[in-house]
Amino acid sequence: MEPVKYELSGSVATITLNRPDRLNAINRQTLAALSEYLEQTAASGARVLVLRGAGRAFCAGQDLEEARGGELDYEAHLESYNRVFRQIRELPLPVVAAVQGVAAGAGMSLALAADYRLLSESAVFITAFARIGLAPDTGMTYTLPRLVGWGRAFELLALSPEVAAAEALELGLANRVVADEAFEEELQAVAGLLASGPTLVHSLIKKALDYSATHPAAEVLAYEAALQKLAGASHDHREGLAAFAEKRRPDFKGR
Ligand code: LHQ
Repeated sequence: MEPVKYELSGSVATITLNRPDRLNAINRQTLAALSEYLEQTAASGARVLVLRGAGRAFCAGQDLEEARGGELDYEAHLESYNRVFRQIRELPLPVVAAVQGVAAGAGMSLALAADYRLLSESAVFITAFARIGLAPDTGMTYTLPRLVGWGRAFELLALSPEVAAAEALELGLANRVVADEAFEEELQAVAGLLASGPTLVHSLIKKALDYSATHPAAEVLAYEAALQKLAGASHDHREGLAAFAEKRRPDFKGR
């Protein structure tokens, strides 16, 4: 069975972690396939990417059987995880993590690397690293405190509680929580809405937020101005202005 599946339907790409009997735990093959499909997504005409898991979980993090084998050089192995984190952040289109069931360890890190998290009521986040005597990785110390604040981040990392969907929403770890039965419909709706938006602008929003996370205000302002120059010269801006004047919905073309 392929460890990861890829599908492009119209302008919606979907990457599915596909080791359901291991709760989609990530091994070397998964990481290589994930990275390849992220590259493929970047080169495709996709305007939104959905990242999800097959079966009852989103992803249980690193495959602990592989880790127990004792052959993993953790620092080198993390370079493969980090590559995937960077690819998600640098993908010039919105990434939606569709989280059903558990997202633990590096699986939670991947969900947090995404731009939008849609959770089903059955979703559970577990940082998990400390439970097995590991430090957080795959970007979680970048994303988590920015989403929930420093104090909460420490608590979630150090005590590693199970965070159910409703609490995840309250903490800022989820954009929306929907009933399990309504999940597919809501996912299609969110993906469709993002895919019909101004994709270039979505990519600039990602860049601007990442930049603002690590730069002082004066530099952020200059960066915003540089990005606005790009947006201002785009088809989608011209279309947005025309649609406003003509009192109709804009027909954005994206990248
Ligand atoms: C698994 C896994 C799994 C393999 C469930 N591996 N089989 C680490 C190391 C190196 C470098 C890079 O970075 C990292 C980062 C990390 O990701 S560290 C965190 C790793 N993940 C975890 O510690 C989570 C481990 N899993 C669990 O704690 C539980 O399975 C959770 C809470 C996720 C789900 O519990 P349940 O719903 O009760 O399911 P289960 O435990 O019965 O799991 C179902 C099957 O999946 C089971 O196999 P079996 O043959 O008994 O049916 C598990 O062994 C397998 N599985 N996670 N990470």
